[in-house]
Amino acid sequence: MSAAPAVRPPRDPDEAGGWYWDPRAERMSVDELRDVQMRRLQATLRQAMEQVPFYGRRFRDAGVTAADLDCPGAVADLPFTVKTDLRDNYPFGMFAVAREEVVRVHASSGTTGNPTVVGYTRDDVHTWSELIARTLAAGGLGPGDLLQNAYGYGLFTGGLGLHYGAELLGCTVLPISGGQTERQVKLMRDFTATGLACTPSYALYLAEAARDRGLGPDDLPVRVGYHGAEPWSNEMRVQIEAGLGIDALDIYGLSEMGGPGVAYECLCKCGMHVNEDHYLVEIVDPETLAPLPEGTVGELVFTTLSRRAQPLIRYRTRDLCSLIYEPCACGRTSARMTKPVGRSDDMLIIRGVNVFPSQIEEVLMSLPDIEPHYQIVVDRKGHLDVVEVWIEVAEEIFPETMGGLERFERGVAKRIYEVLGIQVKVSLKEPRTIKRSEGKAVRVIDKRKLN
Ligand code: DLL
Repeated sequence: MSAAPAVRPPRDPDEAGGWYWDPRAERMSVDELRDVQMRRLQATLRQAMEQVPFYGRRFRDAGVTAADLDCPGAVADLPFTVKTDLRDNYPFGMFAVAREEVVRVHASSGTTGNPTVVGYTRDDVHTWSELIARTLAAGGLGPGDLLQNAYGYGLFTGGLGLHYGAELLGCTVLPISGGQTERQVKLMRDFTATGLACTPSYALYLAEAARDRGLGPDDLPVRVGYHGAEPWSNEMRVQIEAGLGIDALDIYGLSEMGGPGVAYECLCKCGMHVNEDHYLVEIVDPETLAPLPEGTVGELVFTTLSRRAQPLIRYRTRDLCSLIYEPCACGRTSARMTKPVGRSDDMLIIRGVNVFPSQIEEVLMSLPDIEPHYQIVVDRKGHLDVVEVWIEVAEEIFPETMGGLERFERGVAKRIYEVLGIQVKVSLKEPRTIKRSEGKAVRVIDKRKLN
């Protein structure tokens, strides 16, 4: 692992991408990167096969022998790993090391059944911190900056993940966790926080809370926000940036891969750089599981390349996006992933038309006067899916007359139909009645699942 650079490399004014944490690793040539990947992949596959009984069996059943592992191009022939594999081996059956070597466990909160458990050795925690340091440095944070970390602390990987990375980078961390919104706004100003880490929906809530206290973007010290853990549109980015006066950057990760730190945006904001030296990335067709050509939207699949406690081979994320291999203006050489449009399991099928909540969000946020807080309620009448979209408008323009209200609702529904081809009922709610999120926003209430 690379040591902390003594001094941050100076920012090159011609490079829009800002700072680096580990310029050698982040800008290595593609040939060198493939070399690193190959070495790490071989070690990972061997370790998984020999140390994790689940993979020993899986590989044997698939006819994969130790000799096959020396040809990593063959990763596309290896079996996939899915969430239920982790659940079936609950709690520690996927570990490749003795439990005593695991210094940390996190778990994702499954609503049903066993949670998915993730383990880290001491080296894993260090690598994770390095990847978060890259993430934060790419947005221009460095020693001397103060990061307000409003991701939840606890079993969720957001809080502690960002925390350790920010400390390694040399930032001062305010481990405030999610919630206590009043206090967040106060401490942000009193402590002069220059970085903010939280979900995009919570960033919007914080902007609203600041506005309520008469604080505009110029009154807030934050320069850059690191937002992820849920899908969000570029239209939402515009709202967050305007509300808080920041550069709002997208960061991506999932518990199974260790948490945040899998991919991150630089200040060019044109896709998230995948930490390819630590994660081998593929895009496959979610139906046929065949690899898809560059630029095609499909399901993201990752293989860990450096995780000691819990290597995962070809893990199906269910997240849908595409990969960009063109070089980025920031000088980083890694592939970039586009904003995930959603998860294949979140896709709504409305009278035969496939639609993701994020596409509805895009339409809403492109219309004037709509507040960035919404909820989608899906129900089934007979054999038909019916969708209601709850929205809010600013208090000043909340229509006073019944006629005005209905006209507004019809106008929004018409726009959604024009763009997405789905018929929805739009309901305008009283200002501030849609529940604000302090962590991951629940955008869809699916009554079909409750019936
Ligand atoms: O959400 C890890 C994380 C923490 C990422 C903080 C970023 C910041 P999980 O709770 O396991 O882990 O949820 C992972 O969240 O498969 C995606 O569906 C979704 N997700 C995460 N980041 C993004 C993003 C954390 N930037 C699941 N855009 C993933 C869209 C995201 N969806």
